[in-house]
Amino acid sequence: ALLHEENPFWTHLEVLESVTSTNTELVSRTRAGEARPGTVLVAEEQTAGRGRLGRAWSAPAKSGLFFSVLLRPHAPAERWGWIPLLAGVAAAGALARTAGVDTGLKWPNDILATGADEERKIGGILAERVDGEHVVLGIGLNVTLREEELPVPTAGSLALAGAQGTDRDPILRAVLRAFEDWYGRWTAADGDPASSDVLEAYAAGCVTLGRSVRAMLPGGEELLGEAVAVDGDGRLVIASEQGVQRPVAAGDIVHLRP
Ligand code: BT5
Repeated sequence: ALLHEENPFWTHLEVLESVTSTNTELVSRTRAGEARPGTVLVAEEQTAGRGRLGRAWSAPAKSGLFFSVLLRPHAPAERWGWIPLLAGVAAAGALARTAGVDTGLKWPNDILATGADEERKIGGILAERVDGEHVVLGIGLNVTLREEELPVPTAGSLALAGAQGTDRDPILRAVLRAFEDWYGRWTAADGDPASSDVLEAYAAGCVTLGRSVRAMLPGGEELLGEAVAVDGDGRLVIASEQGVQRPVAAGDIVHLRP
Protein backbone atom coordinates (compact mmCIF):
# COMPACT_ATOMS: atom_id res chain seq x y z
CA ALA A 1 0.00 0.00 0.00
CA LEU A 2 2.95 2.23 0.71
CA LEU A 3 3.77 3.03 -2.88
CA HIS A 4 1.12 1.41 -4.91
CA GLU A 5 -1.66 3.96 -4.63
CA GLU A 6 0.41 7.03 -5.05
CA ASN A 7 2.79 5.51 -7.52
CA PRO A 8 1.55 3.23 -10.29
CA PHE A 9 5.06 2.64 -11.69
CA TRP A 10 5.63 0.18 -8.84
CA THR A 11 3.13 -2.59 -9.36
CA HIS A 12 3.85 -4.67 -6.28
CA LEU A 13 5.81 -4.05 -3.10
CA GLU A 14 6.60 -6.86 -0.72
CA VAL A 15 8.57 -6.81 2.50
CA LEU A 16 10.29 -10.07 3.43
CA GLU A 17 11.51 -10.67 6.95
CA SER A 18 14.54 -12.70 5.92
CA VAL A 19 15.79 -13.88 2.55
CA THR A 20 19.13 -15.03 1.15
CA SER A 21 19.29 -12.08 -1.22
CA THR A 22 16.52 -9.94 -2.68
CA ASN A 23 18.27 -10.16 -6.06
CA THR A 24 18.45 -13.96 -5.95
CA GLU A 25 14.80 -14.14 -4.92
CA LEU A 26 13.59 -11.76 -7.63
CA VAL A 27 15.73 -13.41 -10.33
CA SER A 28 14.22 -16.80 -9.53
CA ARG A 29 10.68 -15.42 -9.41
CA THR A 30 11.27 -13.76 -12.78
CA ARG A 31 12.58 -16.98 -14.32
CA ALA A 32 9.53 -18.79 -12.99
CA GLY A 33 7.22 -16.17 -14.52
CA GLU A 34 6.07 -15.12 -11.06
CA ALA A 35 7.05 -11.46 -11.03
CA ARG A 36 5.84 -8.50 -13.01
CA PRO A 37 7.95 -5.51 -14.02
CA GLY A 38 7.61 -2.89 -11.32
CA THR A 39 7.87 -5.43 -8.50
CA VAL A 40 9.82 -4.25 -5.47
CA LEU A 41 11.16 -6.76 -2.94
CA VAL A 42 12.46 -5.37 0.32
CA ALA A 43 14.16 -7.47 3.00
CA GLU A 44 14.67 -6.75 6.66
CA GLU A 45 17.57 -9.16 6.59
CA GLN A 46 19.64 -10.90 3.94
CA THR A 47 21.49 -14.06 4.88
CA ALA A 48 23.54 -14.16 1.66
CA GLY A 49 23.54 -10.66 0.22
CA ARG A 50 25.58 -10.40 -2.96
CA GLY A 51 27.86 -7.83 -4.53
CA ARG A 52 29.37 -8.00 -7.99
CA LEU A 53 31.72 -10.74 -9.19
CA GLY A 54 30.70 -13.21 -6.51
CA ARG A 55 31.47 -10.87 -3.62
CA ALA A 56 29.33 -10.56 -0.53
CA TRP A 57 27.20 -7.65 0.61
CA SER A 58 26.91 -7.91 4.33
CA ALA A 59 25.01 -5.83 6.82
CA PRO A 60 23.20 -6.67 10.06
CA ALA A 61 19.41 -7.10 10.03
CA LYS A 62 17.43 -3.83 9.93
CA SER A 63 20.58 -1.75 9.76
CA GLY A 64 19.84 -0.71 6.23
CA LEU A 65 17.69 -0.90 3.14
CA PHE A 66 18.07 -3.98 1.00
CA PHE A 67 15.79 -4.13 -1.97
CA SER A 68 15.48 -5.19 -5.59
CA VAL A 69 13.24 -4.01 -8.39
CA LEU A 70 12.27 -5.76 -11.59
CA LEU A 71 12.55 -3.82 -14.83
CA ARG A 72 11.79 -4.64 -18.42
CA PRO A 73 13.76 -1.92 -20.19
CA HIS A 74 12.59 -0.75 -23.58
CA ALA A 75 15.85 0.97 -24.46
CA PRO A 76 18.31 -0.99 -26.64
CA ALA A 77 20.20 -3.66 -24.68
CA GLU A 78 23.63 -2.14 -25.35
CA ARG A 79 22.53 0.86 -23.30
CA TRP A 80 21.48 -1.16 -20.25
CA GLY A 81 24.85 -0.55 -18.67
CA TRP A 82 23.31 2.77 -17.70
CA ILE A 83 20.72 1.20 -15.42
CA PRO A 84 22.98 0.82 -12.35
CA LEU A 85 24.35 4.31 -13.02
CA LEU A 86 20.82 5.74 -13.13
CA ALA A 87 20.17 4.01 -9.82
CA GLY A 88 23.27 5.66 -8.40
CA VAL A 89 22.17 9.11 -9.53
CA ALA A 90 18.71 8.51 -8.07
CA ALA A 91 19.92 7.11 -4.75
CA ALA A 92 22.67 9.67 -4.19
CA GLY A 93 20.28 12.54 -4.88
CA ALA A 94 17.50 11.09 -2.75
CA LEU A 95 19.85 10.45 0.19
CA ALA A 96 21.27 13.93 -0.01
CA ARG A 97 17.76 15.42 0.03
CA THR A 98 16.11 13.20 2.65
CA ALA A 99 19.02 12.62 5.02
CA GLY A 100 21.04 15.77 4.39
CA VAL A 101 24.24 13.84 3.75
CA ASP A 102 26.77 14.78 1.08
CA THR A 103 27.00 11.98 -1.40
CA GLY A 104 29.14 11.03 -4.36
CA LEU A 105 29.25 8.20 -6.86
CA LYS A 106 32.25 6.01 -7.44
CA TRP A 107 32.12 4.37 -10.85
CA PRO A 108 30.43 2.06 -11.47
CA ASN A 109 28.17 1.26 -8.56
CA ASP A 110 29.26 2.66 -5.21
CA ILE A 111 27.39 5.33 -3.33
CA LEU A 112 29.72 7.24 -1.04
CA ALA A 113 29.23 9.60 1.83
CA THR A 114 31.71 12.35 1.12
CA GLY A 115 32.71 13.78 4.47
CA ALA A 116 35.22 16.47 5.23
CA ASP A 117 38.30 14.40 4.49
CA GLU A 118 37.14 10.92 3.70
CA GLU A 119 34.84 9.00 1.44
CA ARG A 120 33.03 5.97 2.76
CA LYS A 121 30.87 3.50 0.92
CA ILE A 122 27.30 3.68 2.19
CA GLY A 123 25.61 1.92 -0.69
CA GLY A 124 26.10 -0.52 -3.51
CA ILE A 125 24.17 -1.48 -6.61
CA LEU A 126 23.92 -4.81 -8.38
CA ALA A 127 22.12 -5.00 -11.73
CA GLU A 128 21.63 -8.44 -13.21
CA ARG A 129 20.16 -9.37 -16.60
CA VAL A 130 17.62 -12.16 -16.58
CA ASP A 131 16.81 -13.87 -19.92
CA GLY A 132 17.10 -11.25 -22.65
CA GLU A 133 14.29 -9.09 -21.39
CA HIS A 134 14.53 -8.23 -17.73
CA VAL A 135 16.92 -6.57 -15.35
CA VAL A 136 16.86 -7.12 -11.61
CA LEU A 137 18.26 -4.03 -9.98
CA GLY A 138 19.38 -4.42 -6.37
CA ILE A 139 20.29 -1.60 -4.05
CA GLY A 140 21.82 -1.88 -0.60
CA LEU A 141 22.11 1.16 1.66
CA ASN A 142 23.69 1.33 5.10
CA VAL A 143 21.36 3.40 7.21
CA THR A 144 21.86 2.96 10.95
CA LEU A 145 25.00 0.79 10.82
CA ARG A 146 27.36 1.66 13.69
CA GLU A 147 31.13 1.91 13.57
CA GLU A 148 31.68 -1.47 15.25
CA GLU A 149 29.30 -3.13 12.80
CA LEU A 150 31.00 -2.00 9.60
CA PRO A 151 31.82 -5.04 7.45
CA VAL A 152 34.92 -3.43 5.93
CA PRO A 153 36.98 -0.36 6.93
CA THR A 154 35.94 1.53 3.78
CA ALA A 155 32.25 1.28 4.70
CA GLY A 156 30.14 3.92 6.35
CA SER A 157 26.48 4.62 6.96
CA LEU A 158 24.02 7.47 6.84
CA ALA A 159 23.96 7.59 10.64
CA LEU A 160 27.76 7.78 10.83
CA ALA A 161 27.73 10.52 8.24
CA GLY A 162 25.46 12.58 10.48
CA ALA A 163 22.15 12.03 8.73
CA GLN A 164 19.20 14.13 9.87
CA GLY A 165 16.72 11.30 9.54
CA THR A 166 17.32 7.57 9.50
CA ASP A 167 13.75 6.27 9.12
CA ARG A 168 13.95 3.73 6.37
CA ASP A 169 10.48 4.21 4.89
CA PRO A 170 10.86 7.79 3.70
CA ILE A 171 14.33 7.01 2.39
CA LEU A 172 13.04 4.03 0.40
CA ARG A 173 10.19 6.09 -1.02
CA ALA A 174 12.51 8.91 -2.01
CA VAL A 175 14.95 6.55 -3.72
CA LEU A 176 12.20 4.72 -5.63
CA ARG A 177 10.59 7.97 -6.70
CA ALA A 178 13.89 9.42 -7.87
CA PHE A 179 14.75 6.23 -9.72
CA GLU A 180 11.37 6.19 -11.43
CA ASP A 181 11.96 9.75 -12.54
CA TRP A 182 15.45 9.16 -13.98
CA TYR A 183 14.50 5.82 -15.50
CA GLY A 184 11.49 7.47 -17.15
CA ARG A 185 13.63 10.19 -18.71
CA TRP A 186 16.19 7.69 -19.90
CA THR A 187 13.49 5.44 -21.37
CA ALA A 188 11.81 8.38 -23.10
CA ALA A 189 15.17 9.18 -24.73
CA ASP A 190 15.48 5.56 -25.89
CA GLY A 191 18.37 5.04 -23.51
CA ASP A 192 20.41 7.95 -24.80
CA PRO A 193 22.07 9.33 -21.66
CA ALA A 194 23.12 12.60 -23.26
CA SER A 195 19.70 13.74 -24.40
CA SER A 196 18.02 12.64 -21.17
CA ASP A 197 20.39 14.67 -18.91
CA VAL A 198 21.41 11.42 -17.23
CA LEU A 199 24.97 11.70 -18.49
CA GLU A 200 25.27 15.21 -17.12
CA ALA A 201 23.78 14.25 -13.76
CA TYR A 202 26.01 11.21 -13.45
CA ALA A 203 29.11 13.18 -14.38
CA ALA A 204 28.20 15.87 -11.86
CA GLY A 205 27.88 13.32 -9.07
CA CYS A 206 30.75 11.03 -10.00
CA VAL A 207 33.81 11.55 -7.84
CA THR A 208 35.86 9.16 -9.99
CA LEU A 209 36.02 11.59 -12.91
CA GLY A 210 39.14 13.71 -12.99
CA ARG A 211 40.97 11.39 -10.62
CA SER A 212 44.03 9.23 -11.14
CA VAL A 213 42.83 5.67 -10.98
CA ARG A 214 43.95 2.10 -11.13
CA ALA A 215 41.44 -0.13 -12.87
CA MET A 216 41.40 -3.86 -12.28
CA LEU A 217 39.66 -5.42 -15.25
CA PRO A 218 37.72 -8.71 -14.99
CA GLY A 219 40.43 -10.61 -16.93
CA GLY A 220 43.08 -9.59 -14.39
CA GLU A 221 44.60 -6.78 -16.46
CA GLU A 222 45.41 -3.51 -14.68
CA LEU A 223 45.19 -0.05 -16.17
CA LEU A 224 46.63 3.15 -14.75
CA GLY A 225 45.51 6.56 -15.88
CA GLU A 226 43.09 9.39 -15.44
CA ALA A 227 39.33 8.82 -15.49
CA VAL A 228 38.25 11.38 -18.07
CA ALA A 229 34.67 10.55 -19.02
CA VAL A 230 31.74 8.18 -18.93
CA ASP A 231 30.63 7.28 -22.46
CA GLY A 232 27.22 6.70 -24.02
CA ASP A 233 27.18 3.06 -22.93
CA GLY A 234 28.10 3.88 -19.34
CA ARG A 235 31.73 2.82 -19.68
CA LEU A 236 34.47 4.67 -17.81
CA VAL A 237 37.01 6.17 -20.21
CA ILE A 238 40.56 6.02 -18.86
CA ALA A 239 43.35 8.03 -20.47
CA SER A 240 46.87 6.70 -20.06
CA GLU A 241 49.83 9.01 -19.52
CA GLN A 242 50.52 8.70 -23.24
CA GLY A 243 47.02 10.01 -23.89
CA VAL A 244 45.58 6.74 -25.17
CA GLN A 245 41.92 6.49 -24.17
CA ARG A 246 40.27 3.24 -23.29
CA PRO A 247 36.65 2.61 -22.31
CA VAL A 248 36.22 0.17 -19.45
CA ALA A 249 32.88 -1.65 -19.19
CA ALA A 250 33.40 -3.54 -15.94
CA GLY A 251 35.98 -3.76 -13.24
CA ASP A 252 37.10 -2.29 -9.95
CA ILE A 253 38.50 1.17 -9.59
CA VAL A 254 40.92 2.36 -6.96
CA HIS A 255 41.07 6.12 -6.55
CA LEU A 256 44.71 7.19 -6.30
CA ARG A 257 45.84 10.38 -4.68
CA PRO A 258 47.18 12.85 -7.24
C1 BT5 B 1 28.16 -3.91 -4.47
O1 BT5 B 1 29.03 -4.85 -4.95
O2 BT5 B 1 28.47 -2.90 -3.89
C2 BT5 B 1 26.70 -4.23 -4.74
C3 BT5 B 1 25.92 -4.44 -3.48
C4 BT5 B 1 24.46 -4.67 -3.78
C5 BT5 B 1 23.70 -5.03 -2.53
C6 BT5 B 1 22.21 -5.13 -2.78
S1 BT5 B 1 21.31 -5.37 -1.30
C7 BT5 B 1 19.88 -5.75 -2.18
C8 BT5 B 1 20.33 -6.61 -3.35
N1 BT5 B 1 20.39 -8.00 -2.97
C9 BT5 B 1 21.65 -8.48 -3.02
O3 BT5 B 1 22.00 -9.64 -2.72
N2 BT5 B 1 22.49 -7.50 -3.45
C10 BT5 B 1 21.77 -6.26 -3.71
P1 BT5 B 1 30.60 -4.68 -5.05
O4 BT5 B 1 30.93 -3.45 -5.82
O5 BT5 B 1 31.08 -5.98 -5.55
O6 BT5 B 1 31.06 -4.45 -3.58
C11 BT5 B 1 31.16 -5.51 -2.65
C12 BT5 B 1 32.25 -5.12 -1.67
O7 BT5 B 1 31.79 -4.03 -0.86
C13 BT5 B 1 32.60 -6.22 -0.70
O8 BT5 B 1 33.60 -7.03 -1.23
C14 BT5 B 1 33.07 -5.44 0.51
O9 BT5 B 1 34.42 -5.01 0.33
C15 BT5 B 1 32.21 -4.20 0.47
N3 BT5 B 1 31.02 -4.32 1.32
C16 BT5 B 1 30.32 -5.42 1.67
N4 BT5 B 1 29.26 -5.12 2.42
C17 BT5 B 1 29.28 -3.78 2.55
C18 BT5 B 1 28.45 -2.84 3.23
N5 BT5 B 1 27.35 -3.19 3.91
N6 BT5 B 1 28.80 -1.52 3.15
C19 BT5 B 1 29.88 -1.11 2.47
N7 BT5 B 1 30.70 -1.94 1.83
C20 BT5 B 1 30.40 -3.26 1.87
